[in-house]
Amino acid sequence: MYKIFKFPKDFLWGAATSAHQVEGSNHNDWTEWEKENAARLSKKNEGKYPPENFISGRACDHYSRYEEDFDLAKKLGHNTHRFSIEWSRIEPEEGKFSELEIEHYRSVIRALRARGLEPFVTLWHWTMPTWFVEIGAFEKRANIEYFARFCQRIVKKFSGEVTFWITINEPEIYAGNSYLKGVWPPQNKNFISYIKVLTNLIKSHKNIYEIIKKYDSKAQIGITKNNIYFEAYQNKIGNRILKKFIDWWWNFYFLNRIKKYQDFIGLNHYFHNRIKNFKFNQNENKKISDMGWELYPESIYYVLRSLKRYNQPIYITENGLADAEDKNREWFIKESLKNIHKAISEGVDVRGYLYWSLLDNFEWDKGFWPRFGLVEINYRTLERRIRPSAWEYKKIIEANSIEIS
Ligand code: IFM
Repeated sequence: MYKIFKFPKDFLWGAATSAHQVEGSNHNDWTEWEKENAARLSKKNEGKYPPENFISGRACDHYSRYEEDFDLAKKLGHNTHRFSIEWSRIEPEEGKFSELEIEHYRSVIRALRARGLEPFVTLWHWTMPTWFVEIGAFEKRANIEYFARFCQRIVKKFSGEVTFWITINEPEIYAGNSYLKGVWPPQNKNFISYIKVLTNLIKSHKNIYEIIKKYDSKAQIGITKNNIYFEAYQNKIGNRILKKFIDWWWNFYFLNRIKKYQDFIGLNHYFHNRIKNFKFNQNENKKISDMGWELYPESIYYVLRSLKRYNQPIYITENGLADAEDKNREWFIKESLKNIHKAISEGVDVRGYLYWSLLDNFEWDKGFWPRFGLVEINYRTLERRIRPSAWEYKKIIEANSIEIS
């Protein structure tokens, strides 16, 4: 016996990438940091990965091969694709904008449209021009003007060609890793800076929302928010109190602050965090990814249900796993979709699913070894190879439904 779960008509199906992780040959704050930290990161991993693993370098060379990559997405049945525009290419020096690079991204957008792929354009996926970092990046309130100016330029050029804009990717992950844990550039472990950065990103988002609407009132604007399913083990009171607090801070604070300034919620979902005996991360970890992250597809259902309060359309703008041998990906996608469907049938307005990622890519301070792609990259030859799970995903897309036995 098996059941068929149908997805809504016009559901968007696809995958996501970000500029720094796939394009190659960038020059931004991360490329500088990678040069300074590759040897240290290799040593920290006891030499398991050589220093080159931690240098983004030519990455997948997606910058030159985007057409080939979009051909693959089309072949795999996708009808949408999310990518980001690299600010450091557009404005390598303060106030000097490269028309050539703007035209490059216009070609990217048109290449997507020509293949029937609806573009989701992220304006900022964490990397910054080095001059912006030198003047204090998002730690300084006055600096948000620079980011707004860059966004304005892009939006003015592409209004009418893009419907879905994502202003900021996962603000809490960026602020947390860079300013709370201090493990990402600029490695400034400072609580006050952490709060300032988050506050300035909220302000930035609101600003850009208004700028985009000025150029295109029909544009659909959101952020991508990394929400976690915090589970209060056995519903015990102590665990529930902790859950309430952390839910408020991690999952809802940013969204509450921008709720009048968004047309959809972009959900990036990866984590379940069980709170037991007043302690976080008490997960069972029955199945884990190559990165040691628990594979718990039920969690997306709870996260989606909790977003119903905003009464806005939701696009799952990232969900995926590092799985070099492709042994869990098909199962994970199917189980996640089953849970997404459950949320939809309970009235949650989910309108699309974008797997992370289309291609294997550069996973920040972990480098190249984690393999998230539907398409495998041979980093020596840059050859692309479609993984078996990507074909299974295609079957789901074509049927706009999943069969579960
Ligand atoms: O690779 C990242 C991406 O840049 C942002 N969301 C999570 C992904 C996997 O860690």
